[in-house]
Amino acid sequence: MTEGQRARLLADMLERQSQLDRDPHRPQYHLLPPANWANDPNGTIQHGGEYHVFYQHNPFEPWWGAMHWGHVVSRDLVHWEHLPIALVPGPEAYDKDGIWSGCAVVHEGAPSILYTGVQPEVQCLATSDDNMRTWRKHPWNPIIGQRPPRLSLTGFRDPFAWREGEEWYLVIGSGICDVGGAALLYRSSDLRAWEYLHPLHVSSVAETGKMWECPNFFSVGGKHLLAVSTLGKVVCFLGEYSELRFMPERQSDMDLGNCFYASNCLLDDKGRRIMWGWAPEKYDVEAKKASGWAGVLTLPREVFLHPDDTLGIRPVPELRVLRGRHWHFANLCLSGYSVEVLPDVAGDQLEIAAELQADGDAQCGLSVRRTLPMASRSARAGEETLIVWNVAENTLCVDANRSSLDPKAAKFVVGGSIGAHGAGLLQLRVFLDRSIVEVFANERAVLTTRVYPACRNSLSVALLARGGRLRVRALDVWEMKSIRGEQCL
Ligand code: DQQ
Repeated sequence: MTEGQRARLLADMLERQSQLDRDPHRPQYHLLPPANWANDPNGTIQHGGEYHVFYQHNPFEPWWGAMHWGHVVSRDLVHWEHLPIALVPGPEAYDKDGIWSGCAVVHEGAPSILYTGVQPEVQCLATSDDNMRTWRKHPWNPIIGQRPPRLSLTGFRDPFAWREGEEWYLVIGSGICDVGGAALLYRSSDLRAWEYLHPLHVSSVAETGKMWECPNFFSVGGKHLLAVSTLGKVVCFLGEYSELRFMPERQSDMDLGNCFYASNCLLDDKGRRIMWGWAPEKYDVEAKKASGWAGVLTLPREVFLHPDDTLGIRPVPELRVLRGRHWHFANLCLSGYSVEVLPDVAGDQLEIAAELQADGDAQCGLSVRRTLPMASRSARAGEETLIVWNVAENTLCVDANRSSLDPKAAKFVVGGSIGAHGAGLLQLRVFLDRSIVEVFANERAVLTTRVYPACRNSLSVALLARGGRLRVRALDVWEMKSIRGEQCL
């Protein structure tokens, strides 16, 4: 595809964007392509004062197919400019069936992408000499064409590289047949010639499946973190790394929801480790195709280590520039089984920050995207998405069983442990952006999911208590602006 064709393809998609935005489920302040399909974030990097995010993209259809790398750039992590497609499959055989996931690094001043070419799965290099606007595939491709000898592997893809001393290191997502998921470690001095070292980590099929996709490996605080995508979620191992050996100490899920996959991350000039994931649709696949778009990236979230060596996660503060109209409440109390609708608050693009205090028996939280007025619970006429904190069990869940009257929207309850850190206190940050919901708890856990309310008036927010006592010390709600139409550069 010539540069002119890429520019026209982008212009055509951008022209369709405002029409696609009429879809009430299309997120307005999250990253997604102007039209058609997106999955994994790829090659996230900060370079020359700009943040770049690439992503798996089918620019022709709203479903997964011949993968390209879409490309956006930002100066503030909030407003993104769409650039023409960075990498197109073929014409060479090594990537003619798809440019799959990978990473971006800068080697001796040259921005470089490492990606998986298909089929079969081989690792390839592309470089840019015009500030990451266009990319040239390296003549040595595939730079890793053979799998390590004597290993029977389930797959071989999604390179993630980092600099250590004078060398480059790389992990490739894989699995050892009849054993389990694996991340394979390589070394190079020039990004072109790679030497296989050993598996950085291997787990069992029973624990984390047969194949690990999209490994990320980086230092956080004094520890190292290996994140791998498998069985529909991102699993992370936190541990010690020395002399090219990783010793995991703790395993957890990076996200408690059902819509965070194929993470990718960067280290920025403020020393922050910022991560994105792919939030897939939870809507009937065939019906979704008709909408002309599918797939969205999560908000950028910072991964850090708390002083007690546990993992922290929070949305980047830059997102505050999107805050608009504001409502503030303080010192509200609920007890028994009660629901308090927040007067006047309404929206499908909101940020909610709440400081909750509850006693041991309580299950409490928020009802969002709630139909107003809500008919009686038995008359299935209303919609609501519940964000529920179980104080005694230290769990947080989203109940999407009544999120939509549309039978094509999935029904589920997702969640998990948020740890016993707050002792009856919960700081919640909830981001609603039409069909995507991201809930951050105590800067220690996050839950991402998708909901598709069918009623136009499912916009209100309520506080919930189910037994026990809930005190809301403070609750702030902001309307969140759309990032469409604004260019960052
Ligand atoms: N998506 C890519 C692969 C990766 C998978 C293909 C994870 O490289 O393993 O679109 O979602």
